Amino acid sequence: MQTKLTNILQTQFNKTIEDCTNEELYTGLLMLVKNLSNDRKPTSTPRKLYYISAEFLIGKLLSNNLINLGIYDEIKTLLADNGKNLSDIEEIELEPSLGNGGLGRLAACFLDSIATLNLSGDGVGLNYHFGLFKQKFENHLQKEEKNPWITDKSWLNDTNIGFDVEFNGFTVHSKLYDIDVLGYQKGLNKLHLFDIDTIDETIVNDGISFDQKDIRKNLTLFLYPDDSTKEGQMLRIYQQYFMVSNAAQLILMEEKAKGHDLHELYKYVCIQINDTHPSMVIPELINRLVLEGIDLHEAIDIVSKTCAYTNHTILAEALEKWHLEDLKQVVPQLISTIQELNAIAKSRSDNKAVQIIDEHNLVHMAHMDIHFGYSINGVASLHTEILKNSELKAFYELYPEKFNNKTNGITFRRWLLHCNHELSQYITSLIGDEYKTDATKLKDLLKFVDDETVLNKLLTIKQNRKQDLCNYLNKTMHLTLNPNSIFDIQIKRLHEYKRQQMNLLYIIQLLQKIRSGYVPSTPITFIFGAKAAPAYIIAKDIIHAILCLQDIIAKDPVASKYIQVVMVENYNVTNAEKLIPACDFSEQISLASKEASGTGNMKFMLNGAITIGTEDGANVEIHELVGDDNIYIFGESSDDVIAHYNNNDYDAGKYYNNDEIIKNAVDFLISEEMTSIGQTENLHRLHHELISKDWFMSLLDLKAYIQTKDQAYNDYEDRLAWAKKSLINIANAGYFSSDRTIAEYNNDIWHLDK
Ligand code: 4GP
Repeated sequence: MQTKLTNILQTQFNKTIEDCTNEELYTGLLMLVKNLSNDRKPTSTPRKLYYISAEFLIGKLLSNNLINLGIYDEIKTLLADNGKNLSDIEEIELEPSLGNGGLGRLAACFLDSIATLNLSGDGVGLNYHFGLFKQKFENHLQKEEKNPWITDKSWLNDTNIGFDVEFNGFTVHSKLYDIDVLGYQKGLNKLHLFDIDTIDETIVNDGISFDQKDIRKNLTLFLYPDDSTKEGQMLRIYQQYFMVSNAAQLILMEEKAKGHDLHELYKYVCIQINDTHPSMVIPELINRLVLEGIDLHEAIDIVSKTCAYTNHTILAEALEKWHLEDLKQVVPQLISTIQELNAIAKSRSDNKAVQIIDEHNLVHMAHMDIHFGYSINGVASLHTEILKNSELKAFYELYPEKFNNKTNGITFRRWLLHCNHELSQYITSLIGDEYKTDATKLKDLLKFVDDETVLNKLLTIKQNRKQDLCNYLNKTMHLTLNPNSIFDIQIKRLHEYKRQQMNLLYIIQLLQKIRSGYVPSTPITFIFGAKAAPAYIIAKDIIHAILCLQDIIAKDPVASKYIQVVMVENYNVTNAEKLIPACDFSEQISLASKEASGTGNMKFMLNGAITIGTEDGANVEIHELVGDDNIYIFGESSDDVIAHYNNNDYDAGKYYNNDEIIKNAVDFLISEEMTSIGQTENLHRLHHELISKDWFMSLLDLKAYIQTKDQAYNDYEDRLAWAKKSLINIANAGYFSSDRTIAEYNNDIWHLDK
């Protein structure tokens, strides 16, 4: 490797490793990885998967690629021998924000595992120039800015592939960029990102706003452009159609090149529709098969045997419904096909709950996926049960054989080997490195559950990661954290159902307790990381309240000795990689039934944090694996919560009025102390929301949360007992490897190697 790298640096810069700047070394390493990828054998299986997704939250790629090529340690040492630090070089890489949260990061983990299992499967998405947005805090408020990431030194490779995509009245010509997806030790696939070269980045003026009308200039500027206006909604339809039309054309081009008979497309191709954003691929592919001379009904049958759909949420707002008229304005060519699909669906069932086009002329994208796909899966076992028994019950009755569960997973390459090198090396020293390709082998760690040397070493490693995080936040955000405090971390998209507001209220009541004389045994640092959707008012109010509280506590001479609140700016994959290994307490406190799975919970567990959470999503499975003693579960069950919604009997006011602690904590939000540094309007709006509506029932479980968390902090004091819980969590995390998840998708849905 040394010769390869030095040759590149010599040719490019006429310099040795020692003389190169970090920028030059980054460029050299990027070229080295690209060269090595070219030498790798691409995957090849009889059937090929196309994973279509609006989001691929890939994170920085350099280290991950070095790991997957098996040269990470060698390169790190080589650089160190020449006075260079790989982590400093990594900082040159810009993180693309091509995703919003869970489903986008999941797609990225899946690509890693698909390649690692040597299965032929490419991702298909869009090349958003400014991603989601970059989050800034100003005056305790979230500000959104564009997040440019494309440079001449990015992982994107130009291709000469492009397609005409037809919209109502005009056509755009696409351009395809590819990113190589390297599996661990073997496997090479592609992430295909489509773009058009007429995009005009200069039309983005203030923050993230731009003229939403000129599609040729704005189509791929942002992921999820503001859809609070009609034009914004239309832009999303344009984006979605652009994505799927390119996908369909790419698939047919590749199939024809292989000489496959399109009448048997389903034998060679499988399309996974990731959430509803790519659903229009169904009518689009049907139309394109018809253009190839295939009869409409046969085309419908072929596509139905090719497409499979994954559902990631039961929240109604996320299950997209487009107005037929709006679709007609953008893609009139799909309308008659969608109407035909609707007619077929009606002929299969007269139940209104399963129709594609409803009485308001809304097209239910998920319904189209379920009728005209051969598989529908939820992402954790509780979630799938809820889909079958309540949210999609009518569909389950119609097509029981299509429903299946695929509990999510995470790639251990990024979320252990890369982000916690010391822990992964230590595990190797204890049980060998088979766990890197067969994660269930982590179970062998259970042999050491009473071994004090091992437990103490785990505590030391955790302490090292906490120190690393302190250094990182000091450098990047000028924050000073106490490495000897408990690190209690809640990082995820900001949404009322994820209930960051409960954590906020816990901290407030603790502050109030400290002010009346209580002294915590160990100081606690509460860390948050979350972006709120730009138009989600209450979510932004919650961020505002957290930022105000952060200030108030920092300025309180007594409380600041015991507690600190830190909200990390611009939460992304890069800082998640620093936060997760440093965590003691993993906050997973969604309203039971609402969190489809969660994947942060798995990353934390793998790095030895203990979960405090509700019996929701994959927490249920974590609970089953580690047992009652090694997780803190509280709150009402999903059945009870669903019953509250059905009976409409949840009354936030009752909880607020009948409990002093809750009332005092909630009222603190509009106290003089808060409003003097924050915005009165925002804080009052949040206060009002909590006591009058509280749609996601944050007060319902607050008392139980406070009690459970107090107990957990107590337990933390017995360090060896805590380390034992930590070890049991790590040992049982193997199930959550995305290699397992992908093997299940392949065995049950894709059959790529058959
Ligand atoms: C997320 C779910 O909220 C999360 O529970 C799940 O782990 C993740 O998908 C991956 O399956 N949903 C979204 C979304 O990100 O936009 O609906």
